[in-house]
Amino acid sequence: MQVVTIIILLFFCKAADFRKTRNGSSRNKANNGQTNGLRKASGTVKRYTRGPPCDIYTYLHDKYLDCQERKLTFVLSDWPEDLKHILLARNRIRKLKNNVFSNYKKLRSLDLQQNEITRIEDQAFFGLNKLTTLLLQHNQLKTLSEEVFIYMPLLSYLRLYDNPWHCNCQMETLISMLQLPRNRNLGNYAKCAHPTELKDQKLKQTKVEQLCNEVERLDRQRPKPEVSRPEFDSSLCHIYVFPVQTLDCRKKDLNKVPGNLPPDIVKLDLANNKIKHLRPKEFEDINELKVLNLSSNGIVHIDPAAFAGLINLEELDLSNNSLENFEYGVLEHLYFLKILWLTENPWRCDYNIHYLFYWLKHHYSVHYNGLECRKPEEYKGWLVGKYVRSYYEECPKDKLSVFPGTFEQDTEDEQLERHKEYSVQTTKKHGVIVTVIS
Ligand SMILES: *[C@@H]1O[C@H](CO)[C@@H](O)[C@H](O)[C@H]1NC(C)=O
Ligand SMILES: *[C@@H]1O[C@H](CO)[C@@H](O)[C@H](O)[C@H]1NC(C)=O
Ligand SMILES: CC(=O)N[C@H]1CO[C@H](CO)[C@@H](O)[C@@H]1O
Repeated sequence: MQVVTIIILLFFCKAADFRKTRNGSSRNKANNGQTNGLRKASGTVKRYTRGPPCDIYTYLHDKYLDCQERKLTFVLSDWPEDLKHILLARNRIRKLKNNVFSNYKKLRSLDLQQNEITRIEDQAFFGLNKLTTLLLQHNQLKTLSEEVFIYMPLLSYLRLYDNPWHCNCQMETLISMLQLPRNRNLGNYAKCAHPTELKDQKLKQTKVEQLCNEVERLDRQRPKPEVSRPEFDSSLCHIYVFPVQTLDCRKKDLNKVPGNLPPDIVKLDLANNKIKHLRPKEFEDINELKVLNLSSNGIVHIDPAAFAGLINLEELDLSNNSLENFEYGVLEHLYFLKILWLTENPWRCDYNIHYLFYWLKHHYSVHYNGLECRKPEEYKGWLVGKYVRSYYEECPKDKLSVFPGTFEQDTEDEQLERHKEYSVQTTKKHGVIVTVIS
């Protein structure tokens, strides 16, 4: 899977080199022979007239925007919306504001290297659901939070080197993210520039404990002042301490997740309530939580940041709700998820279900059940995996380009899906074991 991504990336890089060469100011002198070949192969090259002139061309069915070295100081919003690759290297962009790329929903690669970027707002990459490659090397970034990456669930290749990273407490979430085994192609080679004792140390190898000094750590541990959340009324729910710290809030007519949940609970049962929406950061302060039961609530929507902070969650029960799909990003916080219950939801098989399906596919250690189309009528009763494959069979040329490397082994996939469905049932039989692990 990685191999295909890398091959596609190489094509993209070569196309980029070709652009540079054509301009006659190439900084990358290798490749001349091949780039001429590519030039012939490329389709329409047309000048884009509004604003500083940029080139738009099609290469191997993908639309590129080449705006390299155009002295741009910000990102324009009126480029064609069907761009698959945007090349903005060597401009003078300083800041990426929220939603600057949200028009370019088909974008797969974004090259922002060699600019002067010092700041990226938290939602700058909002809408880039399909982005797999992001190049940010040779900029002026000092700090960045993990949050900016939640809108790019398919990101598999990220360059961050040659930025003056300040390895401090603010970088803790980003560095932890880069160090997860599945992110092995994100942020390689990037090094700390400050503080002196961490200078030249790779982000990938920096111990997270080194980032926050004692004062900051104590600061972070101090309970945050509660602003808008209602006091949690513990008389409403039962607390059990055996076998694990459990808060039982079943059947309490709750229409939202109670605030001020005890921070040390391991299991939270909110089944059979009336919580229709999960808002951002509902569970932020209960980091020890391993089992969360939200079944039978009539949930219709989950905010992409709803599960932020649940880094230890292993089991999530969302069965018997009113979910039709998951918005992009919903599952990105759940690093240690093992079991996801999805039965009895009206899953709608259209393009919006793809995120959930691909997330599960990429996180093959997560067992799940109940991912079956209920809407529209024509797919009713199909496994979602079967629907997604039929979607791509209808337009085979998109197969490789949209989700590289995921289509080689259809029959194996099907077996895997069934295997996973089966495994959940097995686990259910041993449900007791699951709750005892702590
Ligand atoms: C969640 O609660 C429902 C209803 O009480 C129960 O049937 C189900 O087994 C629970 N799920 C988990 C994972 O404990
Ligand atoms: C499913 O949820 C509804 C309420 O949303 C409840 O009335 C019903 O009993 C639940 N079904 C099961 C099997 O738990
Ligand atoms: C042909 C062309 O676009 N040439 C440009 C290449 O880049 C240099 C430096 O930015 C410009 O001055 C040229 O006009």
